Amino acid sequence: MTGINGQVARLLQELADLTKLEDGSPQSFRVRAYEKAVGAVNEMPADVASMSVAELVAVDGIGKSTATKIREYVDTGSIAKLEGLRASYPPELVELTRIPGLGPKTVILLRDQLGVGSVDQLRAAIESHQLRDLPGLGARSEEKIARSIERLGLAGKQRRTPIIEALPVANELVATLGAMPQVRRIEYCGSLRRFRETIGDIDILVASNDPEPIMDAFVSLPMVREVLGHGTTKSAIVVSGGLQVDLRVVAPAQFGAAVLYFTGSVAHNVELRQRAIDRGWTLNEYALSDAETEEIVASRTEKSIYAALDLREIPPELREGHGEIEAAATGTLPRLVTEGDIRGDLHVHSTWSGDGRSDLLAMLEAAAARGLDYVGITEHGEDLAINGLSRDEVHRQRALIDEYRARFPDMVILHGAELNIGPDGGLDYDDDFLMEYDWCVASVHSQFELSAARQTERLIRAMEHPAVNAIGHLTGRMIGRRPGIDIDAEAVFAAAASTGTALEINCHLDRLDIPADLLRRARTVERIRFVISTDSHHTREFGNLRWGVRNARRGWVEKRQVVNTWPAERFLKWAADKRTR
Ligand code: DGT
Ligand code: CA
Ligand code: CA
Ligand code: ZN
Repeated sequence: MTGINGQVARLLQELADLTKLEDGSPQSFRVRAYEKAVGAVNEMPADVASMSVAELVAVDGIGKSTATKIREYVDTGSIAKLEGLRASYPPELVELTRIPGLGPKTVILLRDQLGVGSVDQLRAAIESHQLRDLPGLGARSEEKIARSIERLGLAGKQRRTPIIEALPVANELVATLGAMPQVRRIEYCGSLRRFRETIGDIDILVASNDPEPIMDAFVSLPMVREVLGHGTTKSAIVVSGGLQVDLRVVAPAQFGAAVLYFTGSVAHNVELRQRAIDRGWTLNEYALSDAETEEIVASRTEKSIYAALDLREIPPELREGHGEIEAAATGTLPRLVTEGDIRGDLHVHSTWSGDGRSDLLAMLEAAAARGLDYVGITEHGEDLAINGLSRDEVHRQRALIDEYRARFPDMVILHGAELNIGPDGGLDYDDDFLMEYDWCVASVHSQFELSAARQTERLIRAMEHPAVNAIGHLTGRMIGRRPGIDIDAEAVFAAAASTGTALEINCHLDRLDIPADLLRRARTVERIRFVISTDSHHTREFGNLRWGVRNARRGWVEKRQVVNTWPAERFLKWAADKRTR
């Protein structure tokens, strides 16, 4: 989302996150009030800027205190309460709450008892065994926390931000600055444009002949927490959460060369530059030009530069120096899947699941509105506490879906389930019951700590079940928060191919699971199949499809390998085949 509502929603989320620390609880009354308000603002059609406090309070989910703060932000550009919280809880401290096992109470305890204010300080405290004597902790939690830090890659100098946090910031900046009359073109570049799952910093590039007002506006935006540099063509800021944003302005004629350079990666750039040198040219952020005459060969668009170097245009997601330049030179780039190729969504929840947010009919209508040819309704299986469906509920939902089918003549509705893979690969319900479904996803929702051998075994056993069509969110990781399960990936891929089980590419921006580096290995396995599914719990989440597709592209996944790009007939036959073979 962009515009003022997007800004307000992000600030309210930040208020919620910092209030967790202030209240020492992720569930306090105030935290829940802010989080409810985030949802309300996200769903509000009207601009919050045009609403009075009374009108805001009238919105379901917004209370008096939150309404006042929204108004304060609209009128003054900041919220005093938030500024105070930011001063008390710096980003390095907030980052600690991402580590599994470290709730807000513990983080404050570490700060107050041990003076720990960052991941590095926490590691030092762990090394000198200072955690084990604190109330509520112990040797075991000390080890567990140490392992989490290691596996999440939080150690070391450079802090990286999960893409789900960086992307809204970049979108907001592009929308705000892009509205200025001096801005001719604007694009975010760097790792974000390449769709890496974590972002070091955001790189924004503008084409303009009048850079100064753009720079002035940039360094005085409300989201700015610190100005690192303020020049005429290059500035840098730090925004809430400690994320750095670099802004560069170039002349419109140089925009293509600059976007290419700042999109990177460094490895891709180095290889491209070598290709230019081989032709007697130079390539830099301004242009591709003749090394001797300095005459410009190409600079306006990325495509023209690739073309001059005898290359097909390489999608940003592939620009990592993984052989994409050679593939572009020889015409062997993968035929990457696109969002428009997707014809079905095979992982969808409704309020029948405990964690579903939109009712079944609303979800079906939203799926139909997106023009899907087929959709799989996959509520949680009974083994998932609270959220799962009993057998009776499954039968009642099946009857309801039978009734609904007539309303959606252009969309095939599959009645499915998201089953839970037990520690030994067992599934919910029983075999006969499972064979009544049209489609089943099976996912790991528990026991994330088992050994690689046991995780691999349980996944393979689940895939061997004839009712299981796909494995949901393969590793279970939450980017920057929860490491994925350990698996023998090659064994899992081989079993997926031989059993005719698709591997889901889950579209949630905080999951992007299967991770792209694993996808690049999986895609080379013969007869491997993928399914790109949103795992929607709310009508709004169908829009996440684009993230799953971009992640698949980053993994070099081709359209032909993705079963939900297939026409309904072929897809349905493939899905039914596993049950009968
Ligand atoms: P990040 O920020 O760590 O997530 O990753 P990037 O790729 O966004 O890296 P960043 O922000 O340091 O630089 C943006 C792009 O600028 C990078 O992808 C390629 C280009 N670039 C930066 N430094 C160099 C360099 O030393 N040589 C070349 N050829 N390109 C560079
Ligand atoms: Ca960057
Ligand atoms: Ca940068
Ligand atoms: Zn699900």
